[in-house]
Amino acid sequence: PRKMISYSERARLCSHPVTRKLLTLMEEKRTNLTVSVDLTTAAEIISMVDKVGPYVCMIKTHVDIIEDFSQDFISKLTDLAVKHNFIIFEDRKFADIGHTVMQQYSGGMYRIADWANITNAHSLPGSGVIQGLKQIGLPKGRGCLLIAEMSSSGNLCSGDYTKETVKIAEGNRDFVIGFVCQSAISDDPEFLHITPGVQLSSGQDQMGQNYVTPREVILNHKSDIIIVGRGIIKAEDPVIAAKAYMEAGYSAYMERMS
Ligand code: 5IU
Repeated sequence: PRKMISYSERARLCSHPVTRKLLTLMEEKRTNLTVSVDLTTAAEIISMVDKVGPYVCMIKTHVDIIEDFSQDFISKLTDLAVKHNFIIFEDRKFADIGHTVMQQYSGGMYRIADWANITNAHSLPGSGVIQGLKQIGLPKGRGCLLIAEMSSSGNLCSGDYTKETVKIAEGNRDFVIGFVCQSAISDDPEFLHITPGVQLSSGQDQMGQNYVTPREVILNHKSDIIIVGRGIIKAEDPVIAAKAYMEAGYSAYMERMS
């Protein structure tokens, strides 16, 4: 199990600039909440991000679901990241050979590497996927999360797959800053553990998504950061919901520290 050291102490141990910045602002803003803003127009996303920005350490995007993606959207999003002090995580889940993901990460219409502080990748293709992403991301100071476990029922990311994923991360510490996972899978304080599938009451959606509570994720599964989508963005009042998740996540962290 992971050592009980604070986010800010870990920030000092970390060499990657994105991890340092993220852990530092988490302690400053007293939040381990990432909101997954899975909305489909630029205006809706920008409005939601401006509302929940004060309560998050990170905003997670899926830019390929936006109907009217533009560079103007990106400049508004990056302005909000400065205004509210959060990290931008594009949940692209790269999963191809190195040569292909290099092009997908740097080019196309989204140019993800130009604005996303963090992106993520499946370990399925082997370390080549990281070699490719790294060529683009390292010079820009970006970080990558490897998907070691998933929240959906019947997913295949378990056992040896998860263990091999940790090994790929350990071999690429200059670029891989942690994992998307369901519980802590490494003792290394430099690796972040980030967990989706979170709502205030546990349960499932209609398509196999499984939910656990913020307290369960942070206190029992020893993860560092909760990712919440519909629990906040579909709430009657997203600001009230964001505050509730922030409070639940951070108080679980304080409890784990004590
Ligand atoms: N997401 C998961 N589970 C995973 C991974 C990513 O739910 O294992 I890797 C994404 C999908 C969605 C968000 O963008 O996290 C969760 O949204 P809801 O809180 O609305 O279920």
